[in-house]
Parts: sequence; structure tokens; C-alpha cells
Amino acid sequence: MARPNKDVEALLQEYADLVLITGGDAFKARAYEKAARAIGGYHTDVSRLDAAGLREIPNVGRSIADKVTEYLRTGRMPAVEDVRARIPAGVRELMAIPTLGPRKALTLYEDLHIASVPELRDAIAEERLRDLKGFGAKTEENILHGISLMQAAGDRVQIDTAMEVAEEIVAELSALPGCERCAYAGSLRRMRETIGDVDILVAAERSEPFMAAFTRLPFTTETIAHGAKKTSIRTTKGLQIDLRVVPPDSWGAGLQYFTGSKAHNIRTREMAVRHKLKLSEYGLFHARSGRRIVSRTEEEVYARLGLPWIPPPLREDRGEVAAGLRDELPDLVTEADIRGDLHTHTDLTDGVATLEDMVEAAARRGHRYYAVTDHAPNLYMQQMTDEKMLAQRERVRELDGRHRRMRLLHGTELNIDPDGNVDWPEEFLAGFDLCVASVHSHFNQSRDALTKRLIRACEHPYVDIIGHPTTRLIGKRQPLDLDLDAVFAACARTGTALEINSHPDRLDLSDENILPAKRYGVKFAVNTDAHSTLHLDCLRYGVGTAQRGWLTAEDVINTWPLDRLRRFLRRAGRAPGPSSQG
Ligand code: DGT
Ligand code: CA
Ligand code: CA
Ligand code: ZN
Repeated sequence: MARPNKDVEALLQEYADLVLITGGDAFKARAYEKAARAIGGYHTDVSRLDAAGLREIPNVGRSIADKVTEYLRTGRMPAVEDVRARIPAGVRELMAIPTLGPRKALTLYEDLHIASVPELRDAIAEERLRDLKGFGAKTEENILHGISLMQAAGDRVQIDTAMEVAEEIVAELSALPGCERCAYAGSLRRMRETIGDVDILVAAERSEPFMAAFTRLPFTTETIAHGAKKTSIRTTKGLQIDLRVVPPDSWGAGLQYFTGSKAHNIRTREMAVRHKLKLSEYGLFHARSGRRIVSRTEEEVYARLGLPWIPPPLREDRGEVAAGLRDELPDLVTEADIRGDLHTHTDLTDGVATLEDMVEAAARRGHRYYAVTDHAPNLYMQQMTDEKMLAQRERVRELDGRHRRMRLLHGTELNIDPDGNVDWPEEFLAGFDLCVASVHSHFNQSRDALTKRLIRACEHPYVDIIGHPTTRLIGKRQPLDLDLDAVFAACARTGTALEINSHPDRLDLSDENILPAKRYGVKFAVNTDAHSTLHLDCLRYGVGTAQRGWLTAEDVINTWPLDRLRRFLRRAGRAPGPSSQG
């Protein structure tokens, strides 16, 4: 099952929301929110901690620790249940609308008795919000926009949510007798940023034992369909999972078919027709005789079509079949190629783990280098100062050397201000090993202003990497309205790398934008932006996104040996690089 830390995090976050929505103490709500984040990011399973152990987690005091202990013992948190009972579920639904927030949700409920998204939309259409204090035409526009963002995300879930469940099911089913192969397929295998449903494939002679075990999984709430070939369930979190069992000798054809995408499958079927063959989930057949030719492995199926095996992240009908025919598929970057992380935080700013813990966790992952890049002063709530930053640098220099195989870099995440300038004068910036620069405010400037702003940041002599370049939050915040071509050209010209932020909320740059950026000759950094030791494991999603963008290790600066990376950083920091093709 998912880690209890995540359940506790969700519960405490809900409590914080409920406190706010019932007009409770904002300070108290913030305390619960901080504790929620700290527990969600804590390295130890909370169910193994007693009350004293819980209080060692940053931001967790006695009262919260007691509530958590009770929850872990009884499965209930009465404080949450009490407030829950007082608030209709529809109001919480309102709070979830991006840009609306608890205060406004409460006003809508109390003054207009609105308690669901459809009711809210009706009220806006009837202009009933116009009379409310604090709601103008602009608010209405924002709310409608928020609702459309929420609905565009639809019933899709983020990749990490799907991956956790899928890996658990694959482990369970693989352990059953008679299981010859088991894997997840579909959009998850292709590493899409959001997942509609999870597709699991088993190769076995008999399907029934697998179907039965599947419907009995602990998080199954509903069996949507139960058959010999396919069974579908819904999990407690509302995610649909399809299980298909195929005969062992159809494994390759089945995996190829159910990995998709549909558009890629249409291309491969066309290839089959051209060879006078027929391709289905059961195999590759002679069209005339119906005799089966190959089906056991994906490699065999692709080979018989005249193609090399195509990595799943490329299977989107973006030219991979044509490239395969020319034997020009990219040698994709892998997680093993990544030598270090170039954007991470500690509890000096908004991380939840200490510098020491982050460094320890990075070393355990086998990183060869690791950059600490806490927030710079212009993000006021982080309260960064020159002194704190310099003290951290000293500590980083001390810790460097503690790990024989891993070097530490001291950097920062600068804020790109509305004019494209960043924190600190150049003399101070010269002391960092690298600088990430990101937009954290003023998202709604004009396209022209935003584009100029990012280009100016690229041109800054000490900015090496643009962090989460479009600032989108999947399902929550639109990407910045940018002339991306102009930004990519500026990155290539100035030798500024673009980040592929691995956090499942962001995956920014996205695969669609990586493809054109690469054509401009831009270099990339696949970073975690980790705020806890657990986030370091999100790297796989950033790498998956890079693969979907056809990137090789050569394109990604943090696959390079440290001396080559340092040359890139120095060059990016001092003089424009040679302009690339564009
Ligand atoms: P999702 O679930 O929306 O994130 O995306 P997928 O790609 O996982 O789509 P899904 O679950 O509907 O189907 C899984 C794969 O099965 C899909 O990628 C290709 C294959 N497939 C399903 N239905 C069809 C179909 O009608 N025609 C073809 N050619 N392939 C299909
Ligand atoms: Ca699917
Ligand atoms: Ca499916
Ligand atoms: Zn960051």
C-alpha cells in the first residue's frame, strides 16, 4: 500500500483546509500544513514511530503528534471528522478550484449556499456573484478558468500516483504461481505526464487466478468488469486499472499492442500491411494464410516489420517509425546516465530535510555530484540573507569530501523579477558554483514582457539554468504565455540550459516543448527540485519526459563528467557560447 506518510499528509492537509474554510485560525492552519508537508517528505515510515519519534519530525509538535498517533492506532482522526461533518463535501470541491481558495469558497457557501462546481457555474452565468464583496468580473473569469483547468485534467492522474499502484500490482501478480511475465503497459509505460488508466499485462496459461487475485487487492473498491481476457477495477483513489492475461506465446504482441499509443499502433499496422502481414494483440500473421509468424517478444515483432525495437516513450507517432526505418532512433538518455542533481533545497528555505540528510540521500543514490540550490532573498517568505547563504556554503564545503565518490556544488535558485533581473549583485553571484533562475511571481505579464524577461535572464552572465521554464502546474496552473522559439534561441545563443523539472506536478519543460528546443541546440538539465529526500526519487519522471523529448545523454548536462559540466558552467557564466544551428 501507499506509505502511511502520504495518508497522514493528506489528512493533515485536509484539516488545514477545513480550519481555513470554517473561518478558523490561519496560523493554526499553516502549522498543520507545514506538518503535513514535513510528514509527507519524512524519510521514515511514520507508522513505525511513537509519539516521541513523531515529535522529532520538523514542524510536528505535541498536539499534532498525538493526533497522528491516534490515527495510526485507530485509523481515525476525530478532530478532522468533527469539522468534516460541519462542511458539505461540495464546498471542499469548490476549494479545489485553482485560484478560488478557502476564504472565497466559504463566502460562496455562506452567502449564496453554493456547494458544488455546477452550482457555482450557474451562479456565475446568472451574475449572482456580482453582489458579493471581493468578487469582480476578473474573479469570475479566474474561477471559470480554474474550473476549465480542473476539467481538462479530468479524471487523469499524475504519473507518480499511477506508478505507485502499478508497481505494487505488478509485484503482487508476479508472485503468483503460473505467472510467466507481468508488466505495466499503456501510457504509463510510455511515461506520459498524466495517466487515464493503468494497463497491466500478465502472460500465463490460465487467466482466472490472476483475475480473482486482482479483484481482491486491498485498494480495490469496485470491480468494473470481470472476464477471462480483461478485468477492470477502480481503486480507493478513483483510478481505473485494467488487467489483461495473454497466453505466454503472445506476450510480445500483447505488450506491443497495449503499450500503444493508438497512433503508433496505426503506423505499425500500416507497416504490417505493406509487408502483406496482419498485426494484432495476438501476433504478426500472414495476411493470406493467417499463419502466425512471430509474437513472443516485442523485438521479434518490430524486427519482422523491418524496425529496431522502439523504446516506449517514443511511441507517439512523432516520426519514430520513419526514424527506425532509417536506423536513426536516438540513443535515449537513461536514469543511469544521470550523474548528479543540479536543483535541490534544504530546510534552510522551504525544504523539509536538513542539508546533511539531503546530501546523505544523494550519496546513497550514487550521484557523482550534487548541487544545493536554496531560494534567494527576493522570495520574501523564505527569508534568505547573505549571511545564511554564506554559512551554508561553508557547511557545504565541509561536507564535500565526506563522500569519496560525490562532489558537492553550492548554488542557489534565483528569482527572475518582472524585468528579467535576478537577486544579488554579480560580485555575490560569482561565489556560487552554479545558479538556477526561475519565475516565481508575476505570471500574468503580457507575452511580450514574459518573453523578454526570460531572454534577459538567459543573458545574465551568472545564470546557468532556467528552472521549471514555463512554471505550469499540471491541472492547476497554465504555462506562462511565452514565445518559446525566442526563448529557445536565446538559450542556445547564451549557453543557458533549460531545466526538465522532474516533480510530477511540473514536468516542465514538457516533452512537446523539449522537441523544438533540442532543434535549436539547447542543452537540458534533468533536476528533481527536491524539497525532501523522497523527492530525489522523482528523477525517473524527469528522465521519462526527456526520453519522450528524444533526448540523448549528450543533450543533458548533468550526465556529463564533472569537469565537462564545470566548463559548461564557467562558459555559460562568463561569455556567450558559439551559437548553434537554429
Ligand atoms: P490513457 O489510459 O488515456 O492514459 O492512455 P493509453 O495509451 O494507456 O490508452 P488506453 O488505456 O485506452 O489503451 C492502452 C493501449 O491499448 C493504447 O495505448 C493502445 C491500445 N489500444 C486500446 N484501444 C485501441 C484501439 O481501439 N485501437 C488500437 N490500435 N489500439 C488500442
Ligand atoms: Ca491506459
Ligand atoms: Ca486501459
Ligand atoms: Zn526550486
